[in-house]
Amino acid sequence: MINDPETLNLLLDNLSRFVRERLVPAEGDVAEHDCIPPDIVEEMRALGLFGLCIPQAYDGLGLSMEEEALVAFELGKTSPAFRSLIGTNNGIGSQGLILDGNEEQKQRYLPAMASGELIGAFALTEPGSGSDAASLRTRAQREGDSYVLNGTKRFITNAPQAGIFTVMARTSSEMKGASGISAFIVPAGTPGLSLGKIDQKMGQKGAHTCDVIFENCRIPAANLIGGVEGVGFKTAMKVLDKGRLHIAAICVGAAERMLADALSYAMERQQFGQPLAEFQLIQAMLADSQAEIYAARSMVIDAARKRDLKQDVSMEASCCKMFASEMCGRVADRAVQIFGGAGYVSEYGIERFYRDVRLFRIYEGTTQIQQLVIARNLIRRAGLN
Ligand code: COS
Repeated sequence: MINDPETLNLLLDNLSRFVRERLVPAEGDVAEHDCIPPDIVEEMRALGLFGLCIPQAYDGLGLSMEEEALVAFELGKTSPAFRSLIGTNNGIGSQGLILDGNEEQKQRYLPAMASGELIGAFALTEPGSGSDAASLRTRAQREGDSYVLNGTKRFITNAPQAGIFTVMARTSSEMKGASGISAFIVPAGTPGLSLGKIDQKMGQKGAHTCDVIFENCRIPAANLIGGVEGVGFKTAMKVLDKGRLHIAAICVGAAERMLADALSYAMERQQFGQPLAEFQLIQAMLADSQAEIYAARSMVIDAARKRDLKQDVSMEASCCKMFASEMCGRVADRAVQIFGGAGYVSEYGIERFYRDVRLFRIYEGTTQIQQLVIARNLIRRAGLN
């Protein structure tokens, strides 16, 4: 659903120029220093990128899912670290509040997130629970008007920069699994909340993750999202449905960028007296990549439109995340192959993308978890007929 074509086109034009002229030239620097320069962060704020998906009532741009996908196609064309910085505010770091928060909670946090003044992070994963998210062990014990949190969260994106965390924690020891889990807003700086050391990752330098540790961390009971216990796992799953579509769209953008780089290299580089692009074995790799990108792009737009129509897209989001992230991995591999020896050398940049995009097949649910979600939905839908 396109709400306002004129404003959207303006945003897409500005973003596309910003990506080309500001972000792409800074990629090497971000990777080398593991940091996004503050002036670029400021420009991202000015463009409204932190509030893309936050409703207009809370000072965001209120993009529909289809509009968000179009923006993500553009943003995907540069190092994923840039997307990662704004990604949590538009996705997993704010959506828990947007979907299930009460009005007071939304008023309190969303405008500051939309402006980028406040960074949000999503704390689900733990040392002992990754794919099996419902087995998480962080506890939130009710004591009068407070909850006291104890436990450790792992690989939390943007935790070092975050001002607030959406934290999934167990409020009931009797109820095992998903139904004993509740979602909370925990401000950074709350006594008892501390951070581990920043993880050294394979790629995506400039995007930071670390442990978030709760030791008798006391928060007001009013920070329980929506004021309802026991629905935190469902909140997390709904957040991830949207997050998975967003990541799929980013994969499309990243694959388009890698294909464009591989194509221009293949047209320039001469071997056996002609450009690489004249060789049919190279053409096959280019063609396969283009066809797969087109397929993923079409899937993402279709699922986004369905979500805008308020349909349940849990299965479609998993299809998109699985197909687009695996596709992106294949395109990365072919791009490195087309670059040949240069593909293995950092100054050409393609090896950095190869490492960066590897994460897409893992986070916000591995490919294997997407398979599980797709198959379960198929079976459930068949059973309903
Ligand atoms: N939307 C709303 N509710 C959902 C839902 C969704 N997309 N998916 C599941 N639920 C509900 C179920 O309906 C069920 O509710 P009831 O008990 O009322 O029926 C409840 O949540 C538990 O669901 P389920 O039984 O499917 O939970 P499981 O523990 O079997 O597994 C998976 C769910 C494996 C799909 C889930 O744990 C998952 O997505 N894991 C990956 C986590 C992940 O992506 N981590 C990435 C880190 S966060 S960046």
